[in-house]
Amino acid sequence: MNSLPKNTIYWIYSAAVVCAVTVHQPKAAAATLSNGWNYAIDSFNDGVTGPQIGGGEFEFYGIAVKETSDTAFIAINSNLSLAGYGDTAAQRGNINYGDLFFNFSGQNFNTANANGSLFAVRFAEGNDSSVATTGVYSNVTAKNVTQTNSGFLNLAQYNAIVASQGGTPSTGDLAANDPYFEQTGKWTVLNSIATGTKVGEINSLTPATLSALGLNFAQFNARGSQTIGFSFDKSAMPSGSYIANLFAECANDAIAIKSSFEKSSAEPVPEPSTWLGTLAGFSILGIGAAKRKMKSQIS
Ligand SMILES: [Ca+2]
Ligand SMILES: [Ca+2]
Ligand SMILES: [Ca+2]
Repeated sequence: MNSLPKNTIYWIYSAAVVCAVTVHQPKAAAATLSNGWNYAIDSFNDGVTGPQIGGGEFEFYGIAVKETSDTAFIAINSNLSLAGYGDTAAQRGNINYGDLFFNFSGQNFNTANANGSLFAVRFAEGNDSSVATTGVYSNVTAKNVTQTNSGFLNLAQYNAIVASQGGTPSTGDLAANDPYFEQTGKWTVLNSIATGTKVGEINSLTPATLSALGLNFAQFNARGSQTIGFSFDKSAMPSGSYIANLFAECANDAIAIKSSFEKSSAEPVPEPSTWLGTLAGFSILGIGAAKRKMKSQIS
């Protein structure tokens, strides 16, 4: 523990009330479809709240995604309120949610970040995001805010502390030590938007609206005190597979989901020239069958 930075020691051993809570592990961490929602269930005992590991103010339980032809719906189940956790030592006076990042590139987070190819949603108005308002952003770069929110130096440190106190760290659909995220180094958890271009608004969804949309975290025993939801126009993001992830501003818990968006109905239909280009591509690759099939479709 001597290797921990001073502010981490301060955070871990000060303030929080220790509660005796019995925590049951989720059965599976794999993404699961139910009622049109794709769920990623996190460890129920990897939230760090002062000396308490599991079940405290920072415990994340799950995240779920649903889509229609033109709208994406996101729901988060956790113990952290949208107002954040009051802490006078933290930037803006509270430790809040970081931003929700979407990576369609197939690259790891840092590579996508370096290429400016990340998308992100700022949904917590009181967090430390560098963009002015809530909404959907493209061409995003990410920054670290654990340093200014009494947080962890890196993920390896977080994982070690959770495990040392009997918790089981996970990151939703990813293992806690998945190389998708940088694990070591100094202040390497990139959990907040540094720069981005606003491409859409978000609409808040109440728990009642989410229930009416078929959301049911309780079926996975995910019973955090807060269920936060919002929607946005899918045309603000690409279609295809992505990894989306969310950290607390202190990295006291984190969750990621692997999912995909179907093409938005608002996306333009490809021009004929695009189809001809595709045909030329197939021809060069010698995929005769595909070529003949597509020719017959357009003739
Ligand atoms: Ca958790
Ligand atoms: Ca903050
Ligand atoms: Ca987690």
